[in-house]
Amino acid sequence: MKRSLMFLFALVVSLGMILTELSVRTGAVGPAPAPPVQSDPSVVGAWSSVTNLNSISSGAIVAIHTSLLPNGKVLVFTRQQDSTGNDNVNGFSRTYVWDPASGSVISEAFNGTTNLFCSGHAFIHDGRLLVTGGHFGGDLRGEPDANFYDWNTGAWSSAASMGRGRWYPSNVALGNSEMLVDAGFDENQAINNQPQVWQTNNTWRPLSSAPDPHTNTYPWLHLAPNGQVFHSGPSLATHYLRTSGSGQWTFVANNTVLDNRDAGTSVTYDDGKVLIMGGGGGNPMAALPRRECEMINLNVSPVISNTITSVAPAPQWRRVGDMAFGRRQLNATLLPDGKVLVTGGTSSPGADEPSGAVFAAEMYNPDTETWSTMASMQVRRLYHSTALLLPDGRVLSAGGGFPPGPGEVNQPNYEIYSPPYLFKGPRPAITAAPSEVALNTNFFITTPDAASISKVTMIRLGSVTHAFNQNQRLTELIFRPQAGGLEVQFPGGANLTPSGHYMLFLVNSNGVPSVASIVKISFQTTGSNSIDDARYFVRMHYQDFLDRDPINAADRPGLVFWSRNITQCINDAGCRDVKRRDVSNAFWSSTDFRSRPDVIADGLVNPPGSPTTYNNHQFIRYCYRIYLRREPDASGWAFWENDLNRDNDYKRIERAFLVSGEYRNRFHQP
Ligand SMILES: [Cu+2]
Repeated sequence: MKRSLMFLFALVVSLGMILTELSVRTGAVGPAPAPPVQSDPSVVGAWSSVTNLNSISSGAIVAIHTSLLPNGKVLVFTRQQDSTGNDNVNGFSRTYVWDPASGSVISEAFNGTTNLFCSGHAFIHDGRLLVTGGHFGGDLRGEPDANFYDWNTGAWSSAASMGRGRWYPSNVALGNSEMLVDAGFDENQAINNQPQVWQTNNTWRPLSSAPDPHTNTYPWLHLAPNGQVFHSGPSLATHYLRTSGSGQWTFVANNTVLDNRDAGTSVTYDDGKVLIMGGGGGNPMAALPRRECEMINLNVSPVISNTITSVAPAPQWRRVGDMAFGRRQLNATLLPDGKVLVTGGTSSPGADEPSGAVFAAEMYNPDTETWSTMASMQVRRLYHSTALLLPDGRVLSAGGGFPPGPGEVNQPNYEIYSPPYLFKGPRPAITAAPSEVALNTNFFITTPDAASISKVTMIRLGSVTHAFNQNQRLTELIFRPQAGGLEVQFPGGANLTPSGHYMLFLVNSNGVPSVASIVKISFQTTGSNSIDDARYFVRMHYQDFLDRDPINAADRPGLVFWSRNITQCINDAGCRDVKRRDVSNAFWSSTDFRSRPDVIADGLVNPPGSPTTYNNHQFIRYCYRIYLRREPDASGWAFWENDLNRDNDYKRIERAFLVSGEYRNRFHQP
């Protein structure tokens, strides 16, 4: 008896995020945050007035679930009540399409099978929203249904049933166009710890060997460059999940605050780089919600294997700048210029304490790893609030409540934030861009502003609920100005940009983005390899040869230069193969590499005038260390050394490693 009570208590504490729905309230009060001092909109941005989110049929709605559709409109749904106000109803939901252009709900749709409240959702390859689970007649009771919303028809349809309920699950798109769903509560209020994969033939594959190592609701899941799913929290332990076959979890690292960041949030703000923010403080006996933020660079060592002696360090969490305010129930939104906007939340301890509501937005600059305080919103946006990037570069901030925290009211309204980049002069324009592109192809964007463009970014359409956006991710593209526009290379790796719809932005040298063009990456099921992306290939060369991420002012020009060396091949695969080998060879010749203390100590490079450039024995060893991130086995070492000694053709050996299955599997789960 006592033991089961303790278990329940531990469960409730570890699931602090859902406390409000359990009607557990606290009276804890935190310090009121100070208002920001800046008001220049080109520095801190500006907020619109507060507007009711009026529906056509059912009054003003609390935007608990918001998703940007491929047509640029926003799908919204909320907690479903019946005509008597009972919100533990089952089997139906009303959903709404809001148009950013007119600021009104323009259509509604009815789902006649499922109460979608507290479901998970993300877009599959064809732009349909896959909504998993929902509210099965009461809190902590999950729906086994899965549903599609089709932006083309504006209608709902049933997907294959998941077989077991989910309330508070997360979805994430995979590189092979499948979608993972994980966590939540089942019909019987038990934790559903069995991840499963929606397959493109509309059947589910249980990851039967991989029961969850965490008890998170709405776990933070991100598709990693190696094709596995990275679970970044909110638990202190973070993991990889292999999604092929019957699945496998692998521990990666604990977060640095050694705490459960419940009701915090997480974003993939660059290929393989994840930022976690806020959370914690849900137990009023514990500390305040976190100001601390931390990032992990998954690119440092994509090998996750028990059988290989790695020479690369494992990925670790690392503290970056703190936010000015601790926050739980916050939202984080990726912006076209690569920065991260944080809005809302509360800095008071307790599940959802309005006295500590944070009104000031904050913006994270990945280049400096610091935060700046932005303009303040007018309305508290706490539990059940959402934030969503719109194609015009503004951010929709909406919802909160239903149920409201103690002393709070529901927020059936929205405000729109215009970031500073909208107050910095003329915007570049996209005159024409393709609506669909295959991976690893070059294509053309027509723009009169080609000469001023400094960045081209793609952001996957957002789909947000409960402080986590299950669909957003950002990738920067390699491009070069041409007459009348830009030649751009689409990513080569489906694990960097899984098939589906993205906002494509041009950003000029003032940091001002264009209005997005929405572009679809074509359906494909092979889960192509991240190392086939020119930019990622070069980036990994910096990582593997020089032990650094080239995303800094000094290395960016080199990253672009070497990437263009490959993308100049346009769509000629043979040319790319040759150029990739040449780029790799250039890293062997670089001063930075040849100055590595271990390279010098091992006598890798022969003195000038020697018959061969390298000590061949050491050269093979370094091929293993660099390309495979391990020490050579004796037979492999002897085989390749013997092979090299025939002709001393180093490029030939480099290419053999570059095309080897072992090298390629570092960047793509088998
Ligand atoms: Cu909820």
